[in-house]
This record gives sequence, structure tokens and C-alpha cells, in this order.
Amino acid sequence: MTYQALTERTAVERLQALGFIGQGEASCEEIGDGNLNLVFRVRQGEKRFILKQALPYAKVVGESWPLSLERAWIEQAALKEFAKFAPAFVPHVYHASKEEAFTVMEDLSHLTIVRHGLLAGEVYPLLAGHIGSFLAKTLFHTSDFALGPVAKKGVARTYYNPDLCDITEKLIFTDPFCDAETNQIEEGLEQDVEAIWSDRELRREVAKLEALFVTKGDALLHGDLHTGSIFASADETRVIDPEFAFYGPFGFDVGQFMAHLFFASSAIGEERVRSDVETFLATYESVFRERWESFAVAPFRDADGLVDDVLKTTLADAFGFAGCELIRRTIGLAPVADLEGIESKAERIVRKRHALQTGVFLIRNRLTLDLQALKELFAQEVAR
Ligand code: SR1
Ligand code: MG
Repeated sequence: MTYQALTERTAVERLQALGFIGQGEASCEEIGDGNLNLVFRVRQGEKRFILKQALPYAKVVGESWPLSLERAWIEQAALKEFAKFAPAFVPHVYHASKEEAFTVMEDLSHLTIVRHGLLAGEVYPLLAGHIGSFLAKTLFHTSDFALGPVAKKGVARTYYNPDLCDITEKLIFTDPFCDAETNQIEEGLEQDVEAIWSDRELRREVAKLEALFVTKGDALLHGDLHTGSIFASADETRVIDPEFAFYGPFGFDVGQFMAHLFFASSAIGEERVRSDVETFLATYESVFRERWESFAVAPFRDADGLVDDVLKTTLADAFGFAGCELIRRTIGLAPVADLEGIESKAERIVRKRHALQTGVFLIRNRLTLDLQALKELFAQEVAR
């Protein structure tokens, strides 16, 4: 079947033709609230499915920004790859069509998108540890350290994802640091933004981070791991939407998730964010070390101290990537509800300014920061 954007009617027809549901009545709703895809939730009696289809352009911008449909295939492949090492943390994939760029997967509507849940006052006590564990397992097991260089290259070739990487390169590392059309700068932040744009040293550090992003193929990344890409409840966590998956630096997903924990401070407070960041990083480190001890291949496993060096570099890179993400979500194309939803203009500007300042601080100080220094930074914030 050739590609056509599905409708609520044709989404049901596809599931019937594939035998997932019968010919009788079924309900279907398009529930996609992301920037790029159509998402249909189909129900028939006890049966429930999600059918997600890629659009050939960026929905958030319109047809003027064409995008490859290949990303749907990459997304389902990444979900299956992650399921090999962390099955409890991803939805089950039932079927995928390369031609029609859709995937049929498990309906997770018993859970809530974490960003929405946090803003509504929900608490996810296990989230930070779960994501630390998910990342440590999937990043380690898709890396050279677990697979060896030949097998790793065999896996990596599925994840050639230039269009989606290009979005990240532009929207995270380029546009927010110059006067680009995609930027969305709230009135009142002009001076803060000018200061960022005119800081040549900062731009050099950001260019180093972009160079890492484009050249360092450590492991299979999710590529867009923000709190809108995670479903959770008090005891369950599932990562969705890895359409930006590609082989990139260990620190990228770690930094993205950390940045979105920082954004959550407007909803859950700095104290809670501080403890979540600590749990997240500590879990990442301990699970990565466990995996290394049991599964690292020669010659890496025989190099004393190598795992310490890898973890140290990951953390420094993660701080830098978190800094870039904080800045781009504050003044770039894809803002976050954590900031935009703050009703008082004065409070919103304070929060946005703080996000920009924290972003700059993390980029500049990434090589010397450690967990202790980060805790001190948060302690100052709490005392503010
Ligand atoms: C044009 S897409 C804008 C953003 O939405 C996605 O979720 C990614 O974060 C991307 O940068
Ligand atoms: Mg997404």
C-alpha cells in the first residue's frame, strides 16, 4: 500500500485488515499532541491499540518543512532494540509498515505523559531511578563496550537519521545562539538573549558540544528524551517516541532528561528536582558499572579505570547538553508547558531568565562540575 496520511476511519480499516480487531464497530480518536506525527487510539471491546503514523513534514511548522518518513521505521526499530535490554520501560510494538510509515503498538492510556502529570501535581517517585536504569542499560548494551566494534556497526547502520539529526543540530545547537527566524523570544528577555548571542566564548563551547553530537557515535540514543516522551504512573515508567534515535554521544539523552527535570522545578519545586537529579545520575552510574562488570568485552574490560573515564566524560557532556536544551526550550522553536503555562508574566520571565542562566552555567562549567557542585547550585536556588 502506498503512503497516504491516515484518518480515523482508515486507521480502523488498517487494524481490521491486519486482524488486530474485528469488522464490527470500533472507536478511534486522533490524540497526537506532539510536533511531528499522527497518533490514533483505537478501541474495540477490551482491545486497545495505538497506531502512530509519521507525516511527511513537521506538523509544528507545516508543509514547508519536509521530513523523511524513514523516521517511523527507525522509531519502531529503536523501540524493539531498547526492549531487548529494558523491556519494562518501553511499549510493545505489534506491527510496523515501512511503506505507510506507521507502527501499531501497546496503548499506554492507563499512564500519563510525565510533563502533564507533573504540572497537574502528580508525583512519580520511581521515575528518576527508572530513567537512570533505562538509559544505562540501553546505552551500554548498544555501545562498542558491550557489542564490540564489528557488531556495533551492524546495529548502527539502521539508525542513519539525517533529517531528524538536522532538526536537533539546528534547533538545539544553532538557532538559539543567533538571531534565527525559528526563535520565539518573550518580550522582557531581549537583554538576556542579546547577552547570549554576543558571547563568543559561549558559542565556541556550544560548537564543541554540537561537534560531539555530530561526530561521537557511542551508542543508540533515544534522541528526544524529554518529559513529553515518557508515560508514567506512581510505579510504572515507559519511554515512547524514539523517532530521533541515532548513534550519538552517551551524554546526550542523559543531559536532555536532566534539563527537563530542571524545567519541572516550576511545578514540583527545586528540592524535589535536586533529589530526582541525584537519584537519576546515581542510578545511571551504578547500573552502567554493573553492566560493565558483567558484560564489557575485551579489550575494554581489561583496561583498569576505563569505565570511570567513560562515566566522567558522559557526565560532563550531559551537563553541556542539558545547558543547550534549557536555552533552546526557553527561546527556541519548541517551548515547554512548564514555562509557557506560568500565568503570571513576571514569574514566567523570572523562571525563563533562570533557565537561561542555568543553561549558560552548565555549558561553561561542565568540565569541572560534579554531583556535589550541582547540589550546591540547587541549595542556592532553594534559598533564593
Ligand atoms: C520541528 S520538531 C521540534 C521539536 O519537537 C520534537 O519533539 C523535538 O524535540 C524537536 O526538536
Ligand atoms: Mg516526540
